[in-house]
Amino acid sequence: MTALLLGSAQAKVVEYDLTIDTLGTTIAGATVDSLAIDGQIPAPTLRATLGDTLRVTFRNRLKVPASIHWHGLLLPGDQDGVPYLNTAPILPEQSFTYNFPIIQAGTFWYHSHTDMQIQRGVYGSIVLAESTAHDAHGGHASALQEEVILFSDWTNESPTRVLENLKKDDDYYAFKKNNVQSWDKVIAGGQPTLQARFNQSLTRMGPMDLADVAYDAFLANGEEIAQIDVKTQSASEMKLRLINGSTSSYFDVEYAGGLMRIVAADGQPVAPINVKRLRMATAETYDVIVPLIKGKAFEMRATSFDGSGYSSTFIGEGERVAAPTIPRPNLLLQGHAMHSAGDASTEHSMDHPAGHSMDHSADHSMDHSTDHSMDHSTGHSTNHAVNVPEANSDHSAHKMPATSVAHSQHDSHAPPVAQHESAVTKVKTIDHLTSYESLLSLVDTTLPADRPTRVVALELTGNMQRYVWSFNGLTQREDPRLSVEAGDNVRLELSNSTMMHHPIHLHGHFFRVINGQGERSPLKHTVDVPPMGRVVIEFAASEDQDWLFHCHNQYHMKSGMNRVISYVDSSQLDAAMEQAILPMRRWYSRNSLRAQRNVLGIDYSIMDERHSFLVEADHALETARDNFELRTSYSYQLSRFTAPFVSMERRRHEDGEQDTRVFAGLRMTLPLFIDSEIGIDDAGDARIELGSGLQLTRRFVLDWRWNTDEEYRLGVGFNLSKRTAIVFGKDSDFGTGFGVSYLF
Ligand SMILES: [Cu+2]
Repeated sequence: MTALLLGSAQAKVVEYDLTIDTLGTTIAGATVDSLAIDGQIPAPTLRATLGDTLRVTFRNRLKVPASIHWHGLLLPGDQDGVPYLNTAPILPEQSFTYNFPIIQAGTFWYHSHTDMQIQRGVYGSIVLAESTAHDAHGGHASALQEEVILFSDWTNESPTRVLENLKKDDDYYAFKKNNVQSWDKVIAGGQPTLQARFNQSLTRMGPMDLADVAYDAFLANGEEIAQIDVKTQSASEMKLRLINGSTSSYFDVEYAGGLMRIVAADGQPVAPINVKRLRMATAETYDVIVPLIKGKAFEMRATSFDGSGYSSTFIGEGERVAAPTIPRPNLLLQGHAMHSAGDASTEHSMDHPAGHSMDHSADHSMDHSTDHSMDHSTGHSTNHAVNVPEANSDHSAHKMPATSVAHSQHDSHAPPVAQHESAVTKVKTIDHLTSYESLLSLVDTTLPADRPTRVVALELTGNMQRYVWSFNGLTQREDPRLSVEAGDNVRLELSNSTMMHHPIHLHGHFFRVINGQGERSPLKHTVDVPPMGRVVIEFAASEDQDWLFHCHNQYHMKSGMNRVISYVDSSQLDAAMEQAILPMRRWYSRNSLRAQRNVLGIDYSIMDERHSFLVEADHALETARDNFELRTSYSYQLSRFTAPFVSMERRRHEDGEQDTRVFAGLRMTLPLFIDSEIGIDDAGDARIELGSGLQLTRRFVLDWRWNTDEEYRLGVGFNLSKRTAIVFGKDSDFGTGFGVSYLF
């Protein structure tokens, strides 16, 4: 890396020259070919000052194209770095120089926008200083020491392989994480967990997990255990610029040395809030000020919010003080809280230690935590997401003026807090900040009043069975564009009808999060929309051409949750471009092999978002039988639970007689997750088939299938790994036997 400063002290050109190349990286006991900028993960921190021009050259030494996107920066469209849409991809052995003025200050980051390169290490932080008095180049002797902590997630598996696995089974990594939500746990949890499971099954929402991927490590500044030294031993505070640069992880961040004082969110200054624990969605940034004590090294711990691991950063030298361990959330109660109390707090049940929440009776999930203050004031506990004035117009709190009088009740809840800054008269304290109600911009963020408002309802949708994610039920391939008109105020009403969190990001604009703070609603570039939650954002359509809008969970984005916001009069988006910006991979396969003493079976399927081709072949191995059955089918996923199909079945019976039947009908997922198939064959005969799989324990699985032709199959599997199982099967046509099965 070379950083050159050109020009006068007032308006400099800040120049960097960076190289993207492969790097052998050893993390969590394995060495893999990662992707690094200037040989480091994360990439070098880029620093500039408001008013500067940033000029960054990237040289691509990879054998594949690369790109860099400037996350949260306001810049000309052709500098945004989304390959094919905004900026040409940086081809192998070529370079590209980004060149744009810095018109904002704050904490941001940059990362590849090509394939899954971000998961392999192509990310770094950007620190933009307000003025040279707080010069970002280390010349801030008079101010607080400032450091960046960039959090990320790490897998030693290839990220494309991770996505392939998720397409085989959305639950693929639950086994590795020991998060399998099996029936033994449901039963052990008693009435509340049984009730929750029953509700999930009836509504066909399915058991939820908080994260899809089992990571091998979580990193802070590229390390599992990082260290930040205090430069001035007498310093009592330090400013930390926290960045969630993960591929698909949310973190709960907690500091061992006391409360963290939030002073900025997504690079925008906010009224200070003291927090004990801070939830950071993927791609968000927060600036916090933390206390220091000479002779102590306090841990800043970022725990993946599914409880599967954490990174540590020790701040200071001396006796190490660990941050508390955050217990794993009780996933079995998550859906329960949601269904029994409307949209009530998923986050909330996470505040309880998992061991405790097992004992909680149903009404416990209605408990109020300090971070749901907006709800308290009205006596409602309906929405842990951002409160939406229109949707909740009966809530008196929303009619209050912007200056957050509604938050006075924080003080009565607040534990005693040592105020670190007397200048701030009253800094409210929140135990666990998981939503945005308390964020208060320092400036009026109201959109221009003289413009028309365009309201767009966007449902965040998904099909977990196929691992497909979408907006309004349509993937990027099916509906690539969301048109806006320059000069409008655009109001996006995001409602999440999935059981996962989605960190939604808009390129090239800041949006207001309508959080009940009126004129001082905060500006953000990324917003968490919680499971079954609703968030309203709005922005002035003041740019031109085309900007990406997507879920920043890279696995969700690559599975369809992606759109181009295109300005109708200036959009450059044509059919070829729509094609070029699609994820490279469209078709995924899900196959299994079953070798039992009595039968050899192979299922082979290939599918995209809608289409499925399935071949199932079974061959009897017992000499007394010579049965052979071949089923080929095609189905089209019409909606989440409905798929019309056609199929052909060829059988050879014990007596050597053969027959072929052609079916047409409907496959449906019924409540309680029973798969059904209703078909009529070419002779006009109807057949109904039912089946399902039950996860009895982490390792034991029960499968059954039955149809109105009196055929059945019953299987018990014992999973040695996610892919391999010992099986026992009983089949009306093929007999009984032990064997092994393999998912591939
Ligand atoms: Cu998502």
